[in-house]
Amino acid sequence: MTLKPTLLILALAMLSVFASAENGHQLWLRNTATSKVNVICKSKSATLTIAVNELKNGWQGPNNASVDLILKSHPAIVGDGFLLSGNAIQANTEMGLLYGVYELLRRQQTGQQINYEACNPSYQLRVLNHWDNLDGSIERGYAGLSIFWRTGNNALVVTETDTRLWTEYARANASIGINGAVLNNVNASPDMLKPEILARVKAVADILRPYGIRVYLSVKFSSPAQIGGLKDADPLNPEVVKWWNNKTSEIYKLIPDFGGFLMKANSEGQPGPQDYGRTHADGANMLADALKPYGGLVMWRAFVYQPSGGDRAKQAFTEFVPLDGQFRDNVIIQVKNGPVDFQPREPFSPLFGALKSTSVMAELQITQEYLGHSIHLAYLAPMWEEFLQSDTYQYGKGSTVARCTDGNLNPQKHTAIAGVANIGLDTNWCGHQFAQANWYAFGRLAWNNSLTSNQIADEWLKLTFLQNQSNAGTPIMSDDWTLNFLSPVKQMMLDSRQAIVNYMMPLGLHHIFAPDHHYGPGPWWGPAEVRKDWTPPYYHNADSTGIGFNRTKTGSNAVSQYSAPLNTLFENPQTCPDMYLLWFHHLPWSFKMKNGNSLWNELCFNYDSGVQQARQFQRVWDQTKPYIDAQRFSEVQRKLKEQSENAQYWKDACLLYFQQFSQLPIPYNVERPIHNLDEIIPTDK
Ligand code: GCV
Repeated sequence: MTLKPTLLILALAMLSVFASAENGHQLWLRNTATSKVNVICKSKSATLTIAVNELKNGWQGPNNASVDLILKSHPAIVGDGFLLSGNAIQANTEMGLLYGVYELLRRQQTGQQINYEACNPSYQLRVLNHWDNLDGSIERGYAGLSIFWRTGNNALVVTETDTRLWTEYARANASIGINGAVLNNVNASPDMLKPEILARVKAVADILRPYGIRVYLSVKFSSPAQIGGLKDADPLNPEVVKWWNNKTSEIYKLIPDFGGFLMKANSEGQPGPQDYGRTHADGANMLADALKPYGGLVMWRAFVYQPSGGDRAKQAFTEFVPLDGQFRDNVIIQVKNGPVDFQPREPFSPLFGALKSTSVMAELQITQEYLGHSIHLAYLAPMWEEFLQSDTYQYGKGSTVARCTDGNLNPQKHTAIAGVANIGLDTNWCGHQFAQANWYAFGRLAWNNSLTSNQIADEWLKLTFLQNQSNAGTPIMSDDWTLNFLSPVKQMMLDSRQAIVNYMMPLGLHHIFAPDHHYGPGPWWGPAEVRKDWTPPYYHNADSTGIGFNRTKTGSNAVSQYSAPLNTLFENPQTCPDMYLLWFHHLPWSFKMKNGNSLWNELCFNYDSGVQQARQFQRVWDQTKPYIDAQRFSEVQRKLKEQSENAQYWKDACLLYFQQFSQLPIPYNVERPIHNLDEIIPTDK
């Protein structure tokens, strides 16, 4: 078939439009060199080749400059840190040099100063936890299927597409300092440890290695019984110990730099050492002993709670504090940021700082299970900054969570931080263009836990959208772009998490989601047959007398798990920060807030302001049209529409539902509901 000339021209024109279409796949890595650089590097390795090529391909400094990559120790450099200057990077390790290269390029692209300085990571291990299942699905994943696993006939065949994707993934992670990846769900399948699956893990590890990323696996505690043919998985049974030793040795033969195991045990129905009357320490130490000869680590999760164990927010502390000091030094207790479960806002878990003779790491959730999935624009760095900078007072004033976990206050042998990944097969990796910022922010905070969310958003916006402004690859950081794109969009990002708190669960309300999907509202949902701590009424306790969870001395006394002065501060509703008020208190609807409003009115104002914020985000975004490619503009625009609609729905659902108990009018300066409660509450509730 021959094409007519006009059709040919049209086809070519369409192709060129397609070629320049911006689907977001390049993430924040869209720099192209604008000048030549001469890179001097005396050593050779796969990692150093990457470092040299990255510099050459992304150099935006003076033309014909020389940059020395110096592999030589220096007292100011810690771990994979580096010494940076405009014409030299010095590091103790090859990875330090690669990280230095990415930092130098980032500063060039974002117009930041390049002074002579040491840059060292806050945490030794900066790990992504993938909740990916062996069939390719992802628990709480909103960006398509797994990049590691799939079903079908060739599920275990490593294809060219796999290799390309894993390389891109590795590069993106290395560029922000991530150096570990747990490749499968914490609700682990025992099959994970079967030889054919381990062969694929090895294939992934081989690709990630030059980028400095070690692989880890989530393992199921009952594996020895389920795939090993043993009668049980008791950690004190010598046969079980032997099984884990042999399995570990098998893994290290395949993957000599294997990182270790992540374990969810005796949690939400998962098996664990308590099934045999043993403790978490018994279980963790058994795995730690198996890994020790190879330098491997156990990341043992503290996310544990029993249906009948009293206030769910207290249970991890109650179980783990008595075990402090009993864990091997290659065990790290992985603690979710809040005491319940990745809610839009929680106070920090009281375990931070309380475990003084045990290594502790924070687990953050990058995937937006409770913050609007990949539909809502939620920039999470402000939440993580709030958490990391929370003062635990465990070692006196200034004992922030950051300092309690990064080795500053607790001289733990291993320091680490984990983030539950939001990555999938979607072309843009994360489902929402702005969700990429959360992957980026996690890496940046893991590298430097004192960065502000503002700094990170600034960097990410410049790297992700500014380069796109230039045809020739030369950044144009014009006043116009800064004023009309960077500033308003950054402000939108910075406000976005609080907006979600406002329209979903303000003033310390939590876990009032619809069941299972955790997306929409469901404050009414509480079937008798469902365990209470999985139902919203357990958390909000709304009745005619008021609303909130009483965690004071007259209630569950969770306040007592916090160190002074927080315990007294939280105990008293007059001193408890408004943002945690209903987390710690059950208060009458007429309770007078610090600003003079009644609690009911304040609740209404908060919900309403969340909706207004979502609407404002639409206005902000619509004005960015001249500054951004059509594809990303319209994708985000569509999602913001849905977010606004959802925000309104959340507000109407919650206010109309709670109004049944408060029996008070919605203040007249609050926009009227546009839904009816009987249309919102499903009949099968
Ligand atoms: C992986 C919550 C989530 C679960 C998750 C669990 C956990 O309950 O809803 O999907 O399971 O946390 O962190 O283990």
